[in-house]
Amino acid sequence: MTKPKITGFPQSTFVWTARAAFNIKGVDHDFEPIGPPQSKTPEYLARHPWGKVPVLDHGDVALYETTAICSYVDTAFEGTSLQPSEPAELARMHQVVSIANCYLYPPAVLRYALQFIFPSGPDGTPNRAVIDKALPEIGKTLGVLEAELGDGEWFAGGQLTIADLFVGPLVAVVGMFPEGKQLLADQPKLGRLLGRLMDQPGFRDAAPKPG
Ligand SMILES: N[C@@H](CCC(=O)N[C@@H](CS)C(=O)NCC(=O)O)C(=O)O
Repeated sequence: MTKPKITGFPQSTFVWTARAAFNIKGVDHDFEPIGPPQSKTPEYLARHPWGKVPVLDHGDVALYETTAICSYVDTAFEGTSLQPSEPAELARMHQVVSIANCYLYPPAVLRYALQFIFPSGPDGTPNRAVIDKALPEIGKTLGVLEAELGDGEWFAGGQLTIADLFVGPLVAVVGMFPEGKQLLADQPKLGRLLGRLMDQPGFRDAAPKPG
């Protein structure tokens, strides 16, 4: 069988999640870095209808959507399990993944972090109106996630799961900017979760490199 290959933007939180899942599972893989223009070519759009990253290729298996990629690596390979076996805990893991995808990524990345990278405000500055609307949404979701974590080290089943791998990169991105840092100061358990993840070489090695 060929070596699995993940393709995507090196700076993407979803790519970080997918690569961390492979690393922590102990599955060797290749990574093909691409940039935004390459994700919108006809060839890539044939591979991913929405032109997003990451995608996974493994022999005859071609997948997109980070949850699908993480679920595949966890069930197709031997190694540390990244999903709880107990049904309610498995469902809790999916609940947290869905919270991260639906209620954290859009305000935190699309409407907050990206304003500092591709500003849409006057004279090329970050658009304050967009940011000011995003911040309370980010704060609400961080509060819900902090409560979901409770007194546990991980979100589900007392073990590191795919849920932690989705939330960790988003917490890291929020914490890169001043107001986000402030929001995270109110949610110390999420900061400690990120610290525990960064202690895992497989998570740390998948993080975007500065520069
Ligand atoms: N639902 C997708 C979302 C992937 C996604 O939004 N990736 C971003 C990078 S973090 C992307 O490709 N953005 C480029 C674009 O939207 O054109 C998944 O789970 O993989």
